[in-house]
Amino acid sequence: MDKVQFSASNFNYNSPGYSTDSLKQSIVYKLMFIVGKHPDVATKHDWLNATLFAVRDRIVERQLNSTQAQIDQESRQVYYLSMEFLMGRTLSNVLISLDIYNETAEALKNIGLDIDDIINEEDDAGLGNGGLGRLAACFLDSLTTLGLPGRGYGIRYDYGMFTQKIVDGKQVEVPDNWLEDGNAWEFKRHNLRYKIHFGGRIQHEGDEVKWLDTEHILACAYDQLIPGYDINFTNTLRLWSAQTSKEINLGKFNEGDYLEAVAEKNSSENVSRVLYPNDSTDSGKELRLRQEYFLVSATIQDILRRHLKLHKSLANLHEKVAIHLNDTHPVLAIAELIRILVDENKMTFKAAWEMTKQIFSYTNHTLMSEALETWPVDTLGRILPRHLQIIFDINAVFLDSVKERFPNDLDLLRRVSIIDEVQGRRVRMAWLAVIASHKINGVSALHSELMKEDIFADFAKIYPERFCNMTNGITPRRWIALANPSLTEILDTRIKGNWRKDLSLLKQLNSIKSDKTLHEQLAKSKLENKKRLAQYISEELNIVVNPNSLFDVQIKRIHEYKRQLLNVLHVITQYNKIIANPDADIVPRVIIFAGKAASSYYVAKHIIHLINDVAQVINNDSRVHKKLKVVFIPNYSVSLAQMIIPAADLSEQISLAGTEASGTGNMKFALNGALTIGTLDGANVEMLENVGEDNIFIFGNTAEQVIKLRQKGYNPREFYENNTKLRQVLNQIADGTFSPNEPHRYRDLFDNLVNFGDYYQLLADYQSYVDTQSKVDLHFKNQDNWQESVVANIANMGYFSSDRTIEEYAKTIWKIDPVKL
Ligand code: 26V
Repeated sequence: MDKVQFSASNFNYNSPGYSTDSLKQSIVYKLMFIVGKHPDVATKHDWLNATLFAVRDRIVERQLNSTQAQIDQESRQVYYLSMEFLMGRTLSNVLISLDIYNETAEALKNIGLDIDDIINEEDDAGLGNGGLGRLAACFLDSLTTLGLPGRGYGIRYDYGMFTQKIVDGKQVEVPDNWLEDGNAWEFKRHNLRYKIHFGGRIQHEGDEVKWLDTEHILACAYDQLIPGYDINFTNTLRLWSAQTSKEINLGKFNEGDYLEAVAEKNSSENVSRVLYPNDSTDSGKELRLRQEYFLVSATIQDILRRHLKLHKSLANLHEKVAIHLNDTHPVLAIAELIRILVDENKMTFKAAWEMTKQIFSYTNHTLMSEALETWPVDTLGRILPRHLQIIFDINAVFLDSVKERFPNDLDLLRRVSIIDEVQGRRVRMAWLAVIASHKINGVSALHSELMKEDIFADFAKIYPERFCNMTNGITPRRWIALANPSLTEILDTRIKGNWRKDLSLLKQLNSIKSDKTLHEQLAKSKLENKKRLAQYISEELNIVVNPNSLFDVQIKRIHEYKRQLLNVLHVITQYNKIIANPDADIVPRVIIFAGKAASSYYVAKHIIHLINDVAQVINNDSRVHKKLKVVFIPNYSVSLAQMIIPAADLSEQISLAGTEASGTGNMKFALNGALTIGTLDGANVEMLENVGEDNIFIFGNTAEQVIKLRQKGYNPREFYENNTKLRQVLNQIADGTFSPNEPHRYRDLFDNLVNFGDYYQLLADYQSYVDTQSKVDLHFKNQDNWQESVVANIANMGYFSSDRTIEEYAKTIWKIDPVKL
């Protein structure tokens, strides 16, 4: 029988419309017939789900057409493998993409609902730690908006990044049960399941290798549609959820031991239970390794199934498939691909290896050596014996080639071997990624250079052509259009062309940078955003802040290298200054912090406690009442960032030079008209080049100076002894000024800085930082100058659109072209 061709024309379905009326009809329909609630009794969350279902309907057809176009055109695709996708909220973003925000608002209003209420009802999808995961989310948005064929692959964690509560000034972690009320946006693909094997043993049979006696679980696919902005094109984010293969252990069940039977089911499903907070040093956990393999095995199987369905042969796999590794977390994909090609498809190792090297590329996101993944050979051999063997085979081929090229350098062999024999036989995952990838990139110009000088110096000699830079970017759709409606309105009236799709158009503002009306409009928009944040702070934290103060903001993961503590040193300096000179003409500041500390990271948690203690003292001291406020906003998330960033005047990007790979928050702030105070670190360097030195506040040692200082023997105590103001501040921390009930509470932080080497060189940069903060005040006092700098920032940040970044990846690494629609 001939297959029936279904299309809107010969198959009778009605494409859902985009008018207010049509949306309203759909929402009510979905509420009744999908959610199963009567409008009279529906909760806000029911309405949210109904709205999500209704909106999702409006992109399904695009999805089907996009997929068909890719099949017809046999497009080469990129598969972006990432353990983290920090998507944030979906509904609001989709409404912007489809350009039906106003219609939906109107539809909801007709039903008697407020769109903001419904949007805010959605839980953030917080399946990421920070920058790396959010970058992946911005990339999906750009990839799709550019019409490029690709797919994100990740894990559908039951619990995302923990919810942070602050209790008595201290961080408390609470599970983030984001799926509690369902996830209306996703499609569960009931028939897409793969077996994931663990453990077992290897058996050689002639030339063949068998992996036997394994245990296995199932990976089940959940798809989220990613709509492009202003384009009839979508991509998919496919997330894997673990399911036990035997529903429950029937034997045990029959014996009446129901609990044990279910417990076994639960333990195998643990693989996708929870996101690891990976900014901590507690790496090397076995469950984490299982998670990583779970992701890559399901993904590689899925990619190959799809390829075979389309092309019937694996011979052209490298022509149709590009696989990108977002950091080393999914690096086992390399061994998994080779395993399947060799063991299951009878390809020779040599052929499989040659193909693999053309398929993979890898992004490095940090130079911190503690953060580079390694696994003990024993652990890997126990959980994935066949993969360990393949890694050994890769290593042997690689080391042979190095030996041939550099015959007299035996130490080189030891250094570049995937197996680190010195640190107790461990597998160096980053080495594997470099050896198997045709391109390796850093995430800012500085980082990419340091990568070649530092962690990958040997490899940069062996494979110079592989290393490149792809400076990070952010999506203007979420980070301006969604987060900052009043700025959006200004840009829409001032810019010719759609800046949402071509952010370089913002350059047009340069010709009107002194326009007083523009300045007034920007100031008004900023004030509006600051008022909104002030209201949130007052409602949530009971702290009253004056929106006319300078909003000085540092929001990011709490980490010593990011130096929130340096910011605290400045806060206390400012506090002392106001008390010492009560009548001085001081720019009032509200200093805002937000960020999570990994649960096992003691120092980071202690810093949060200190910030809250300092805030407690300062906010209750009437002497500084109108001039200084300190606020720690709990539970930093994508949605909070969307509210806080547009309200900032000053953006703190003060990591020790050479430690922050890129930063992406820095870009979001500048695009929203905040000025940056920052070190020459990560992408700050390129921001300086773009906005010009008059419009950014750079301070502190350069990466080069940092290294020199360390080499010559940095003695922080000298700074402590020679700088009266600094000494006063540090003594206050040590003597309990901010923790009167427990005077020694912060003695350890003091010691870290003064007596134990101050690894991140806060004291070395302190004076330069404080002086530069004074320049900020001076600049802020002259609002004309300040607004001119604001314009310069917005106008010249177009380069940092993730559209530009993705275009570069597509051209130089992935070699993919837009799908013709
Ligand atoms: C992990 C760890 C774990 C051990 C302790 C030290 C440490 C430090 C950092 C990390 C995070 C590693 C990966 C990561 O999230 N990198 C971030 O990637 C962003 C996107 O490229 C980039 O903007 C950030 O600068 C970079 O920190």
